Amino acid sequence: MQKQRIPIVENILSANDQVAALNRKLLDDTNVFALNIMASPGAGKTSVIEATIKALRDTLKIAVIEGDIATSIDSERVQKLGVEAVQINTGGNCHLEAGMIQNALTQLDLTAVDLLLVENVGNLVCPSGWKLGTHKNILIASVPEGDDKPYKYPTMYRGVDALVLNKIDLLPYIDFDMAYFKQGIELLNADLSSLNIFDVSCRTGDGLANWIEWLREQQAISTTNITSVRV
Ligand SMILES: Nc1nc2c(ncn2[C@@H]2O[C@H](COP(=O)(O)OP(=O)(O)OP(=O)(O)O)[C@@H](O)[C@H]2O)c(=O)[nH]1
Ligand SMILES: [Mg+2]
Ligand SMILES: [Zn+2]
Repeated sequence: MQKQRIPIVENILSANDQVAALNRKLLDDTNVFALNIMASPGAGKTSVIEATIKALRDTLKIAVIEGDIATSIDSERVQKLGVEAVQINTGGNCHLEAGMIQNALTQLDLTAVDLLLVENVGNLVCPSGWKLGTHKNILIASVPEGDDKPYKYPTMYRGVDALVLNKIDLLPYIDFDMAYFKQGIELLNADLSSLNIFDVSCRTGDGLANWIEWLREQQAISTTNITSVRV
C-alpha cells in the first residue's frame, strides 16, 4: 500500500500576533502593566479610565493610549487629569491593531510609566480578535445596552479577565435582569474563577473601589513576575 503523505501545517503566528509579542516584550522590559479596555460606543470606557486615574495617580505613574476613529476628544479628557495621553486615529478602522500600539509606544517614555490604559475603539464585535500585547483584557458593559448582550456578542464576552458592568445607577429605570445577564457570562466562561466582575457606577462612584483594588493587585503581581523572570 502506498504511504500517504501527511501535511504538517506550522502554527505560524499572524503578523499582528508577532507585533503584539514585541509590544509585550517592550512593556515587560520596562515594567509597564497594560490593559486593553474594550466596550461598545458610550459604555463608559473613558469614564472608567478617568475614575481609575483619579484613584491611582498618587501611587502609580499612568499613561493612556486612546483609540478613536476620528477625534481626540477622549485624549483631551484624560490629559485634563494630568496624565500623558497618545491618540491613535484609526481613520475608519473599527478596532486597534498591534502595529498601532507599537507606534504609539514610541511616543511614550515607558521608563516613567507603571500602568498603561489602552482605550480601544467603541465596538462590540472585533476588538477582541486583535491582540495588542497588553497584559489583561477588560470589557466594560453598561446597563442601558441591555441584559442580552453576552448572548448576542459572545466573542467579546468570552475570555476577558475582568468585566466591569457600568451605569448601575440606571438600574431603577431600565428593565435589566441581572441574573440573566450574569448567566450569559457564565455560559461563555467555563472558568469563572479567573473572571472578575465589578458592578460600578462612574456617576455615583459605587463599586469602583473593588475594581481599583483588583487592578492594583494585578499590577503588583505583574510587576513582581516580570522582575523575577528577568532576574
Ligand atoms: N448614568 C451614568 N452615565 C454614565 C456612567 N458612566 C458614564 N456615563 C455617561 O455615558 C456617556 C459615555 O461615557 P464615555 O465614558 O464617554 O463612554 P466611552 O465608552 O468612552 O464612549 P466612546 O469612546 O465614544 O466609545 C457619557 O455621557 C457619560 O457621562 C454611569 O456610571 N452612569
Ligand atoms: Mg471613550
Ligand atoms: Zn474592527
